[in-house]
Amino acid sequence: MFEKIYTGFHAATMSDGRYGVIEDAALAVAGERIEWIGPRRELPASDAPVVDLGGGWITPGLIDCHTHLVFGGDRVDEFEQRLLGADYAEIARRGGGILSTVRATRAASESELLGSALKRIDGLLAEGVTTVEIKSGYGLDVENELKMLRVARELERQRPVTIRTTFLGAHALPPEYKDRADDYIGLVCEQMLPAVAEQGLADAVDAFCETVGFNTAQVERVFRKARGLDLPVKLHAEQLSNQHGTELAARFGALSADHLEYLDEAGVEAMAESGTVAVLLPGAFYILCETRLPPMEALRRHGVPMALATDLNPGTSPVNSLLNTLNLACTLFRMTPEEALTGATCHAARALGLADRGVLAPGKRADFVLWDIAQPPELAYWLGGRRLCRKVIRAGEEIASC
Ligand code: DI6
Ligand code: FE
Repeated sequence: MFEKIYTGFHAATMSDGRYGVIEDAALAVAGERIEWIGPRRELPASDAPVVDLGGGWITPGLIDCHTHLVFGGDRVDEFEQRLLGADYAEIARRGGGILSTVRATRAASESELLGSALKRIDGLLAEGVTTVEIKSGYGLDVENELKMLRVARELERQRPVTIRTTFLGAHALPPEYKDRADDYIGLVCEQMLPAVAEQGLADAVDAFCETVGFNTAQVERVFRKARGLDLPVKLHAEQLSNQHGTELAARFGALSADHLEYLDEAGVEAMAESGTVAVLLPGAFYILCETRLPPMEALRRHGVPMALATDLNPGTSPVNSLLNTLNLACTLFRMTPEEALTGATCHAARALGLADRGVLAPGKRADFVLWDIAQPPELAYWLGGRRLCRKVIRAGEEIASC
């Protein structure tokens, strides 16, 4: 039984990794779900009220599947220092970088963190994002990691958005554990992870596998514990060097491996075999002025699904726009606009383990966006300054007219 019917638009359904265009489409909703979508002339007869959207295109609600959007302070100074010649790893070794955000995040109250995170999430919502993943990783002790995750969960209560939280305790070594990385991993596994799981604060577990982060043996300990607690894993892998973290992630059936600039063919093959999604983060590549591209051709050849996300964080990606990220993915990583849009819908959903969204099809959540565009690639074409999002419908309810 249809409850409401929408007409007056073209649809890019994003099914099967393609635009999946339906011109002059109709979409019928029942409750939170899509009941029917297809060409308007084929719409089954129904008494349900009809809403004419008045032109434009609809797509699934956008999904930002990798962010660090809860944090204290900012890193404007570091941005300047890097442009004066310092590099990211060197700043990190001097106690800046992630650790300066750790100091600011520990010092911030829960309501201060919430206030700054709301501004950032509002920036995403205004451009048609309906699902956002948020990582911890700037607390690095039990109390502050839990605090970050509580703030992330609170965002879902205060805004019309689905939040997926990821525990990233193994992000950096806190100063009180200097030169004792294995002991810190002990704390992550024995205290943080059990507390996070018990309080239901995380939907997944992540780690930073890098020379300035943790090695594969340490990540493996975290993954073992996470899987033992029934939490899926994902990994920041091969961002600045090839540590072969991706193969480890694949062995643990990771939902995604993220960044991947230094990924090699063996890593790509491992991902293809385990069905792990490649989450590409062109914002960080851009801000760090990197030159090494992820192995796009190998990822395509092996059919690894490529998702896209902002990596919104104060250090390497102060990128508060998923639409601009589509453009960066096209210009910097040579993704096609179709691949980019698939990456921020269909494949992003998979990177979060969410089978109920990311495409417009019967049975999926009725999360969709009406865009003021003449054709789908336009979403990746403009860089800033345009209000493309006209309306957002989430779980069958209109939540915004932009
Ligand atoms: N890689 C990233 O891009 C973020 N974390 C990570 O492991 C950066 C976090 C930061 O610099 O604050
Ligand atoms: Fe990240």
